[in-house]
Amino acid sequence: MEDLKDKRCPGCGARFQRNDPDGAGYLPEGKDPDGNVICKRCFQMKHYGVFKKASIKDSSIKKDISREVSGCSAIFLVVDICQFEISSSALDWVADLNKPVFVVINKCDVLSKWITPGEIASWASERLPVPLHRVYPLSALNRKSVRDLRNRIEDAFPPGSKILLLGTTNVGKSTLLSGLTGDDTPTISRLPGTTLGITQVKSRHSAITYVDVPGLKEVNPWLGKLCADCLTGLIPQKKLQSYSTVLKPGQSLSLGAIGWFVVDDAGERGWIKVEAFAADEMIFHRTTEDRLHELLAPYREDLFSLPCSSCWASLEGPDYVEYREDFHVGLDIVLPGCGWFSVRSGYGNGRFYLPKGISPILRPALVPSQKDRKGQSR
Ligand SMILES: Nc1nc2c(ncn2[C@@H]2O[C@H](COP(=O)(O)OP(=O)(O)OP(=O)(O)O)[C@@H](O)[C@H]2O)c(=O)[nH]1
Ligand SMILES: [Mg+2]
Ligand SMILES: [Zn+2]
Ligand SMILES: [Zn+2]
Repeated sequence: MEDLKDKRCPGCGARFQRNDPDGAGYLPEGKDPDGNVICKRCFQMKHYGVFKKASIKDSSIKKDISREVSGCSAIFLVVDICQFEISSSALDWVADLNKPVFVVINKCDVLSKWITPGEIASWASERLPVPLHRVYPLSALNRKSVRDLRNRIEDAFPPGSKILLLGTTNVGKSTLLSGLTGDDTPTISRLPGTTLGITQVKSRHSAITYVDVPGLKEVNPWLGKLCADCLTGLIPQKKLQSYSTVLKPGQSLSLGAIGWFVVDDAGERGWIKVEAFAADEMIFHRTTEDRLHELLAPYREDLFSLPCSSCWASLEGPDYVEYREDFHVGLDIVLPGCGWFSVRSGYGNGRFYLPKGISPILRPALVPSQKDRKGQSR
């Protein structure tokens, strides 16, 4: 019998197999595993945009990474600026690996309308235990910014060094690996959880080897809760969109039906101004709390689009968990993994509703208000 045991798909790193056509690493009969072919799942993601979840546990990913790390000179933790809290939480585990740690803040392009990569790096380094000179803001889709990072790595590490790219799912590790090495074999997709095994690629530009690994999953609470289509809907493709509005007590603002908030008190003035940020596919709803509940029960998928009806049922909507928060101008209230509300004017308090296991996070505003942006050319 043919032995596929140690052969892996160069797209996702999964072990090749010929038994389960729906599983990762499936290679149809007649395809030669040494012939630079990719598995059926990678092929479908690459050419047809068909996304299929594959199960792989953090414990096994971490075991593989811990084994790999000893031969590496440094770790580059890739963080997604749109999912900053979720993706930077991997830093705790990375710090224990006892290697120099650098942080790449990726997907800066989706915020380019409002804020520069330099401003993003300063904001991020204030919230991370990593000095600013070890924080690289970039867009893995932008050749020049990837080339700048490559040059800095080549200046800092001798030929023969190995650099480990690490992070949570979907932050752009494989995209960055492709850009740094000039090799476009790794499969890149909108679905969190694309890469399933470790792949090492030697750069075509230098004698540095880059190592791509599966993304850590457990810190992302949405992965076990949403279908592949809903998961990809949370991720901005080109830009984030923003929506500015004024809210009075009793009024609500929702990100699809993924999460929403209701203003209870808006101080003496009686209103607050909010700017919401979310992926391009998200639909913002501003209405009264009563009207919102009419639209949610029975659930109007046509109006909210995210989540789909079946995910809505499994999230137990509309019986989300309630959180009470005070807020004031200058704060972002983050619904982790799906977007955030920036308070632009006023103060008060309200209730936030999210599915079980996900709670809002408060932070200083990432994107300055329009007033503070005025006059700055970008
Ligand atoms: N807008 C934007 N999208 C990006 C950028 N880098 C990656 N992406 C997109 O983010 C998605 C995930 O990219 P991948 O490179 O597959 O991410 P990954 O970290 O390897 O993901 P896993 O293998 O699932 O852990 C894809 O849709 C990419 O096109 C970027 O700089 N800007
Ligand atoms: Mg990947
Ligand atoms: Zn594959
Ligand atoms: Zn769904």
